[in-house]
Amino acid sequence: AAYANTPTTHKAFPRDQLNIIKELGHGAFGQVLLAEASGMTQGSKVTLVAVKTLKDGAGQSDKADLIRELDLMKKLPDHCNVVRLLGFCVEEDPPYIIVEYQSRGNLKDLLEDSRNKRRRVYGNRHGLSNTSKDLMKFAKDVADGMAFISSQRCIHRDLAARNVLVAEDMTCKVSDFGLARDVMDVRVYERRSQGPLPMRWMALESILNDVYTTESDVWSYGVLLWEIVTLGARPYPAMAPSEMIDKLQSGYRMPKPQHCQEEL
Ligand code: ACK
Repeated sequence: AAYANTPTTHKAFPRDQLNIIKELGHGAFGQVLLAEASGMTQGSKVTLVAVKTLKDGAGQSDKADLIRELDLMKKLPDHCNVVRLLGFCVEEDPPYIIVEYQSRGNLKDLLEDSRNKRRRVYGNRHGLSNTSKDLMKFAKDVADGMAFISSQRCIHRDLAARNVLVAEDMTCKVSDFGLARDVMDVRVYERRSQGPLPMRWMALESILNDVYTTESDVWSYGVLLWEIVTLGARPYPAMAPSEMIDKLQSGYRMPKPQHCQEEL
């Protein structure tokens, strides 16, 4: 089996066994840190992990969002194409979500780097250039991860290459459940004033009616496929969001990229 049902209720982890090394990145209110965890796995002394937490100045609603994300991750059994929850520290602030560290970062940057490499033939961040076989493997990994997520009755709602992380062995893992909600909860959510919506990845019904379903995740997957084939181009290039929405409503869809095989 690609996954095993592991109990996720006993993953509280002692904060003092984490040694923060550096920041991997940050958003408006959250940040991701690289840390060494001691005693996380049996046998090995320290494990490199990523710690998702809040930045100074984050508010109560940001904290509630982070805890919601953790609660959702706790419900998901492990799958090799979904970033795995290793533990959490929530007994005091700031809350920590501890996940597997994916050494190659996000898929969008990795695709872009491989495009620059093709152009310039010399070094990129990862020293890799992707063949079409590699690209198909990325697409398959994300499809497997998303099929699993939907089988667990979860909706991701923010699937995009930037939210897929790549492991050392080049396996793609779906990440960032920041916007994810359980299907059993509300299907329709209030548009939040903070933060722009990921318009270019959103299904028409999500943009127009705030409707999010597994089917709208499939739409986002289609846009992600387009990102893979174009090596990380911005969807609907040269179109403003309002124009994109008008055109989508009259039936427009992005054309097949030049180098994309007919079947794909
Ligand atoms: O491309 P990156 O290095 O990959 O920059 C972003 C940044 O943090 C903000 O999200 C990185 N990141 C997030 N989660 C992880 C993780 N589990 N392993 C490694 N890097 C991560 C992400």
